[in-house]
Amino acid sequence: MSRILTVAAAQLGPIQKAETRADVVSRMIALMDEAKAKGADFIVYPELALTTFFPRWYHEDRAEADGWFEAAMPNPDVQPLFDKALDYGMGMSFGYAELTPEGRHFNSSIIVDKAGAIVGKYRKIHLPGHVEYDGSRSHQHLEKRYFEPGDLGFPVWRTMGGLIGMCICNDRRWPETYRVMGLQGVEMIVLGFNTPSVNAQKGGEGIAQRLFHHRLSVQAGAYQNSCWVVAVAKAGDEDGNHLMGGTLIVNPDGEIVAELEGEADGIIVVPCDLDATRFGKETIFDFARHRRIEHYGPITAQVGVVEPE
Ligand code: CDV
Repeated sequence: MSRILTVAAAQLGPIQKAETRADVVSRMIALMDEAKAKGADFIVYPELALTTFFPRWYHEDRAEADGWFEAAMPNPDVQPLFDKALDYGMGMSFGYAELTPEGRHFNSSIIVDKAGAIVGKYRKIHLPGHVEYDGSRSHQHLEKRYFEPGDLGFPVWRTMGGLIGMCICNDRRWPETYRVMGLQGVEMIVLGFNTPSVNAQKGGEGIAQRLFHHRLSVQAGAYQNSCWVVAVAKAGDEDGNHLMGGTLIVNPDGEIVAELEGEADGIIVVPCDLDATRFGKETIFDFARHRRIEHYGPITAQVGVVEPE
C-alpha cells in the first residue's frame, strides 16, 4: 500500500526590512510555479514568511511593531498566492504574524487545502528570546515581547489524504511538540524556521553546530513518532543579520531524504508515502502497547527542574 503526498519544501532567501509583502508573495508564487512543474501537491514555506524576521528589531513602543502583523488572512497582499494555489490545486502552509480582532498577537501558521480553504491554524507555543532590550546579546530576539504563547495546542488535521500537523521553529527542539501530535497519529509535521546562524549568548556556537542541533531535533522527532517532518528555512543575510539554511525533509525512520543546498529561494520536492509511517507506529513506537504514562507525570505537572534531595 502507498499513499503519496508530494511535498515541496520552499525555502525563502533573505527578506530585507524594506521589502514589501507584494515582493515576497511574487517570490513565493515563483517557487509555487516550480513546485507545480515538479508535481507537488503541497508546498510548505517558512515561519513569518511574508516579512523580514522582525523580532530582531526593538520597538520601544510595542504598538509600532503592528505593521509587521496581518489583521486578516487572506488579505489583499497574499490573495494572489491563494489564487495561484487554488488554480494549481495545490495545498500550502506558511507562517505569518497574526493580529486578532481582539488585539492579540501570535506567531502563527496555517494549512490551506487544495480547494483553497484554511483548514488548520497553529500558534507558536515555545517562544524563544526575551521581552526587554538586552545589550548583553550579540543580537536581539524579541519574540517574547511581540507575541503571546499559542493557545491552540498542537492539533492534527485530516487533510490532503493524511494526518497533518504543524509547529514553528523553536517548537522543533522540544520532544513534547512531536509527541502530542504523535498521540493523534500524525503522519506529517510541517514547520518553518528563522534560525540565526550564531547563538546570541554564546559566540562560539556557529552555523555548523546550529545545523547539527536542527537536524538532531527534527530527525529524532520524526523517528520517535514515525512521521514525516518537513522543515523549511528562511535563510541568508537580512539587513546584516544572518539566518542559517537547512531546509530538509525527514522520513519516518528519521533519515534526511532531501536537503536544500544554499541560502537562496529554492525548493526540494519529495513524494512522501504516508503509509510508510505505519511500520514504526505499529511496532517499536506502538504507543498503545508500550507507553508507561504512570511514570510520565512530571512532564505535565512540572515546568522547571526539581533536583533530588
Ligand atoms: N525563530 C526561532 O524560534 N528561532 C530560534 C532561535 C532563537 C534559537 C530557534 O529555535 O531556531
